[in-house]
Amino acid sequence: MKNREIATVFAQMADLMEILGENPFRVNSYRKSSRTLEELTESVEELAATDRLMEIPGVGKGTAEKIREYLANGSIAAHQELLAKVPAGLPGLLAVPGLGPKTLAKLWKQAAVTTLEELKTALGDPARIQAVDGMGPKKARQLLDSLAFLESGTHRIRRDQAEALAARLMAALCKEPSAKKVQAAGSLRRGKETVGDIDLLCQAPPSAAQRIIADFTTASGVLRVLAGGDTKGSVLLEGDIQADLRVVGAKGFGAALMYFTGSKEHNVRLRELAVKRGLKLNEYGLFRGDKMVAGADEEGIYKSLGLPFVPPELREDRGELAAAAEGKLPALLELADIRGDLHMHTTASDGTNTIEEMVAACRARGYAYLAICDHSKSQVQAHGLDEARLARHVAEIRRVAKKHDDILVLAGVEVDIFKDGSLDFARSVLEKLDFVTASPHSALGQGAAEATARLITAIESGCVHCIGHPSGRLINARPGMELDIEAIAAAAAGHNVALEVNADPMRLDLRDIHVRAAIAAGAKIIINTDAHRTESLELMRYGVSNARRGWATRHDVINTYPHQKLLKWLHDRR
Ligand code: DGT
Ligand code: CA
Ligand code: CA
Ligand code: ZN
Repeated sequence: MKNREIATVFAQMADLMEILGENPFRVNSYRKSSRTLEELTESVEELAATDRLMEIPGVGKGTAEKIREYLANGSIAAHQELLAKVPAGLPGLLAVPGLGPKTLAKLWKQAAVTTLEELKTALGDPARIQAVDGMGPKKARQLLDSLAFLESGTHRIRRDQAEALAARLMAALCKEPSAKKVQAAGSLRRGKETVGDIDLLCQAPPSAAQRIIADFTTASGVLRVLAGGDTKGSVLLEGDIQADLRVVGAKGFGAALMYFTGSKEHNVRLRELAVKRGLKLNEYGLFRGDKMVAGADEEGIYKSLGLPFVPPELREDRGELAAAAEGKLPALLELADIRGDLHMHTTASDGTNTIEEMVAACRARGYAYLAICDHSKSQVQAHGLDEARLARHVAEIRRVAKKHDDILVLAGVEVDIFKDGSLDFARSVLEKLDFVTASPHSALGQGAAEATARLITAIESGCVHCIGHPSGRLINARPGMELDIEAIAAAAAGHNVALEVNADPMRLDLRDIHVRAAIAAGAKIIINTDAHRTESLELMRYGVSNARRGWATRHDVINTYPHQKLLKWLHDRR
């Protein structure tokens, strides 16, 4: 429902009218409508469709009209007119705690403040502050503190959450026909597990730039406009995440994309390389003197620096440029290399779909195999299987498996690893299964030494094929166990046990740098979704990009193996 979106627009209209010194009665009426919409439980779409908008308390004819206008056009003309009357960056300044529309209006009119930067400068200049009605050193100090708080208060959101927010903005920009390309840059493009802010780039002719910036600053999900210019804009999104957009022409698009993809450290190294070749690299292009050598695409820039294209996931200044210079960049794993998923749940434990449904969904993805791995008995809250139920479940999996000759259905289990490394099922039980993943689910506060010993004990048991979500972390929610990844990977390599990259964007466990360490120690990995419903099989791509950030090639990943090779691996390690 669009209630909140419209409430946000009304609130901003009230702020703008107050800044512009309009009738306080009208200001209040917009503010009231905004609050009413915010608290309304029925959707405005529904109310509009049944012609009941005026039944909303405080909503009169004019307001109802504007709601209908928003539902029809996605914007309100009166709102756009108000926005046009103030500098683009001004409304965004209201994000500074303690800075209301009245004070802001004075700072704008009496001290020419229109951006965060100017606000900061003005607040630090006693002479300018003196000139503003009602402002004194104390108020200036408070606002400077708020600004510092705002700037330090950076929090990072999960990559999947950032992706969803970015997708909405990108869809808004794509509507503009002269937008030739709309692309994510920054940490989002590099596939980092969390994102500090969203960076977007749009390729378009300069004549369209302002329209595109306007589409961006008025897109759905935008709470406030932080800055708006001729070629760039910044907004604050729901969830207090910032998004930055640059509009760039075709000639320098690659250079801008490279610059804003980062990482900053990778860029620093690249610029050093350029200097060594007598070139200059910046966000506009690669130059020899005044002459542009490359800039339209990233490939051309890397090439002019004597390098192959470096995939964004590797651009972290972790040795990728040295490897590139020596022609030793890994041929990174691709999503298309994945031939199966070896960790998923069904209604037998805490999943929502049946064995048949999971198999059908895996076939639809074109997989050659899958393993059903439901929980073991100590996972009581997840309805974990005891020996008797497991035996019946395995019989059922095998019955379903027989019906399909185009996909291999393995009967597996996700057996709990207790805190001392022992397993929730006896060897005699585990030996009857085709595939065993062993995972830690409890006592995740263990120290590194204990946790490492715990996992190594499980690896050495000779009963398991894979260690599931080895650290047990949940991004932004639970740190999980600290692991000595070298020691664990060495044990895994020695016993031919794989380590899981759990693809759930809440987990991404092993994390990127641990994937790299595990591979370097000779361990194999398996990328699994741990799907609890058919839709979650889709999360595989997050696991793949996380593994790419760990320099994984398809040779490092067991579930890229063709069916026969997988069977051989399963067999060899028993
Ligand atoms: P984040 O947002 O914290 O998840 O990480 P990034 O990498 O997206 O960082 P962000 O948004 O501050 O900047 C996006 C890219 O822009 C960054 O990866 C490289 C480039 N960039 C930004 N500021 C600078 C800078 O001061 N120097 C250089 N060389 N590059 C910068
Ligand atoms: Ca960023
Ligand atoms: Ca940024
Ligand atoms: Zn699990």
